[in-house]
Amino acid sequence: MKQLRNYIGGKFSNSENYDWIKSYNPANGLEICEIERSNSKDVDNAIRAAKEALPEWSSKTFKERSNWLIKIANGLESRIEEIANLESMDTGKPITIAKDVDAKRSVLNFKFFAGIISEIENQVFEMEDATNIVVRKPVGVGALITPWNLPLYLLSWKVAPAIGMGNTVVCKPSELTPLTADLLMRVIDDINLPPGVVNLIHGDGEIAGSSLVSHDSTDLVSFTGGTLTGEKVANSSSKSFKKISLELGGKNSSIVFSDCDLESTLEVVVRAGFLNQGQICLCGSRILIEDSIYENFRNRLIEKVEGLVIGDPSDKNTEIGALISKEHKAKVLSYVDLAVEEGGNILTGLKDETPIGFEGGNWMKPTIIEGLSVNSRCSTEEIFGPIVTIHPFSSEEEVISIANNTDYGLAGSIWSADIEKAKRVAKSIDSGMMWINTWLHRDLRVPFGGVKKSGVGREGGRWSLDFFSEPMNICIKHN
Ligand code: TXE
Repeated sequence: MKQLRNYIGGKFSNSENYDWIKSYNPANGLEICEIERSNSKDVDNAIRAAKEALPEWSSKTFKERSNWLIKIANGLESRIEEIANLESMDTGKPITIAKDVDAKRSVLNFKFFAGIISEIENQVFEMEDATNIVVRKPVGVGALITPWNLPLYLLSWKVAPAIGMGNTVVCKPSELTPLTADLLMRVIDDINLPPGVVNLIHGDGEIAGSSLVSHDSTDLVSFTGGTLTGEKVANSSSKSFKKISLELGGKNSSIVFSDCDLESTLEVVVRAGFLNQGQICLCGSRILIEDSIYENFRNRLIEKVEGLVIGDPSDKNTEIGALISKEHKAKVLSYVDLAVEEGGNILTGLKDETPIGFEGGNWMKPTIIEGLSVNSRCSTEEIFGPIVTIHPFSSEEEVISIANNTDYGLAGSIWSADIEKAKRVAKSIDSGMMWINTWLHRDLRVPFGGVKKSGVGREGGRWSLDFFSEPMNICIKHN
């Protein structure tokens, strides 16, 4: 059985723990590999390596560090097929998504940050009798914790700006999806990035993750994951006043007005609901439909969702793959039971849709539920699976109040020909990001993050540069 080791100080090394966690293919339930179950001593070792590498790495110029990011991007790009295959096998997602989203965008993240880092200049503020120069200094040692839904994409989104700004890091990928994090370490090792700049600890959240975020010597924490875990991370890292960024869950609305372009809206609203089996924090899992087109839209939606191709993730025609784990599938299915208790009507889905040859996997049919109160748990809590709830609305005021009726505030989409109306509604929603007549249309320069229980802080573009650095003002008095 393949065993994945930690990467500390430029070497693949065994954990002090001599214990392993098994990792499974979600599509067929077969074991893929084992990873180290790291303990607090391993975390100490990784943080020590990161600390030792910090002085030299932080003294390099932005241009020098940008060149290293380009080398990493090139290393990943030469393995794009391998990344897509590993990601699809590890997560159960369709290969086309693994290639077009995960693999390509991971390369792009390194290239993008290489570009904007190489353009950084100190800001200068002149006074009559003095000059202020604002320089950006690294924060120090960063703890980067990532989830299982977009493993390499989210890791690259953190590693690139973190080391680009001169920090050194310890990464802790999800124990459910370790394969592409290991590949990134192999790329980093191949290009001879100075030892200790990027370190990686495998293991579970309760031991490896929590030791990392609570460690006295980590200066910043960037976490993407569930809201409950985010709460724990915030508590344990706050004791030593670490800089912290939390990207947490979402319960996003797709708001469909009667003047939308029906065909393109249907296509993208279905994608927003079910991409990656609904396991993306940006998914639109509540579809709010203006009452005058409700019946027609609902019927067309059912038709489209029933036409989604479920099957072998390695087949390029597959649109819906497997859920990440048995435990997660059980959690998602428990919301279907809850929906029935709450008075919901299952319009389609639920039936087991296990493809032949994948009997050990975690399969579930895309599900649409109607008839639920907008206050019900199913329509306000994050389910993070292939389930959408649909609700009619009759006015702008009503749809704004439904969209805001959740503890989350991450994203959403609005579908209408009236752009002024759509902008008005977008601004009234408590959310970090809204799309109009599109969804998941990402520009890496814009801020990414949410409000309420969706998180704290922003990353993306210059917001990542701000988070992964400390501004320092040097004031020089003129003679
Ligand atoms: O993620 P966790 P889980 C949501 C989704 C899902 C729920 C739980 O609703 O059902 O979260 O998913 C590490 N200290 N999202 O349990 O626990 C863990 O090892 C430090 C939304 O799989 O949040 C992993 O590396 N770290 C989300 C990472 O945290 C800890 C994507 C995320 O795991 C830790 C995934 C601790 N105490 C799930 N406990 C999104 N925002 O996209 C765990 N970890």
